[in-house]
Amino acid sequence: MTYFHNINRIKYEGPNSTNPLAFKFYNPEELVGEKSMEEILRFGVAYWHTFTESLKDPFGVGTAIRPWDRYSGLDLAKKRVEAAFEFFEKLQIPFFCFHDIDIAPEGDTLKESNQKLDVIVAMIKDYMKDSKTKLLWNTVNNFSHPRFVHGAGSSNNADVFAYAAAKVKKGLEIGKELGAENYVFWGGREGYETLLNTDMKLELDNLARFYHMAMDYAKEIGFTGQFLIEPKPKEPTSHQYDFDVASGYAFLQHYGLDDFFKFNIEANHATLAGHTFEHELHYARIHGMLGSVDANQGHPLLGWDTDEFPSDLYTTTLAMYEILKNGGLGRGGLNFDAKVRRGSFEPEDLFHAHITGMDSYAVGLKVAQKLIDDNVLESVIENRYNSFTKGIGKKIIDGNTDFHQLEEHALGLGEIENHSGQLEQIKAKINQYLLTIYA
Ligand code: XUL
Ligand code: CO
Repeated sequence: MTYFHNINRIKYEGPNSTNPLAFKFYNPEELVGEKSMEEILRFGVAYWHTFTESLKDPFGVGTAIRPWDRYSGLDLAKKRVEAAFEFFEKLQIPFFCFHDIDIAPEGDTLKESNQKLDVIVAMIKDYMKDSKTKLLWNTVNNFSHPRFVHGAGSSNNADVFAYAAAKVKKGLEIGKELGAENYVFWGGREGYETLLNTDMKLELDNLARFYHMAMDYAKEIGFTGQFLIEPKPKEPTSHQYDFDVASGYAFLQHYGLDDFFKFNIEANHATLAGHTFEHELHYARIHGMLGSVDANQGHPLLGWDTDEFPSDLYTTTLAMYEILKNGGLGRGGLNFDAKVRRGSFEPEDLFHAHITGMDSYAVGLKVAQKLIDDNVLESVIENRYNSFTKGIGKKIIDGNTDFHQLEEHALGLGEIENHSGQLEQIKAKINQYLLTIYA
């Protein structure tokens, strides 16, 4: 059975193509530096937004027209798998990602839920045999069901802690079974509403216990995927524990988890935290903690997680700059944790959305590589900090000075001379690179 009848395999047709169902910039085989676009970008489809999402919002029901939606229960889950692999094949996308409840409906008991998962996981495994699409990461949804009302690993209720642990245990087994490259923890409700009823210390300690046990279990069963924490500052809780990379890193270090985990950084979560996307990528990179990316974008006028498909070339350029400076994403990838708008409810829109995201990152990659090749930003930065390459600056860097000597140096100074940060000039340069990359 096919679901996207009038759509053929999406091909690269170049920047001048007028075919909306073609890549204009993403050419999987094209080399950028030493690797192909496909190898560097490692795109992934988010199962939840593409195959499970109904496009409902707080004010209205779902609008999505999906050819598989006339089915229900386990049948629906099976049709979604068929549709998913047709979609992956037509898009030639190398990866996908899912939560447990995206792929299979929950049963009345944990045991029943696991049985349903087993059926669908076996089916996915079968489809993966004939597909080039691999599992970038899986995770479990420990936030939607009412039992998680007070959290999961940070819940006040030990039974909920145990239930959440059992779901992650199953998630790791599934990850191993399907050869997942990573396993993601997004702390949906790992946070709190108010300190008036919260023991924050106990919740944080428990969350760390939870992650340690997950780590132990992964080792026990020989699951070798990379563990990733996905920070988000708020929504659904008002104070999320993994607020951003910096606070997440402090948490991991404090509890001795930093050797085992890296971060899955989502663009829209970065902006919700009051950061730029590139800030989060950069912070993770300079600490050796950049693991993977949830590629989406927020709406500049809305203060919540709108999960739009990425189309802002300035942001994709600066993101790819960080990723290239990181030496790539290793086992990570660019997962489109993004959904089509409620008004884009036709099945074909799913293709247009992914084409837009993939093309936008392809452009960002090419511009970023050229900025690096031409040493554009590095030369500005090198020049800006050159006071630390000689004299008293070099002594500071080498640890060869103290407050006595620094005071002596300061007393001997006349008027201190500073230089322009050249921001406008740098922005003009980036615009020039963006506008001439395909000239
Ligand atoms: C929620 C979010 C999640 C995680 C996986 O904002 O980003 O979909 O990516 O649980
Ligand atoms: Co995400």
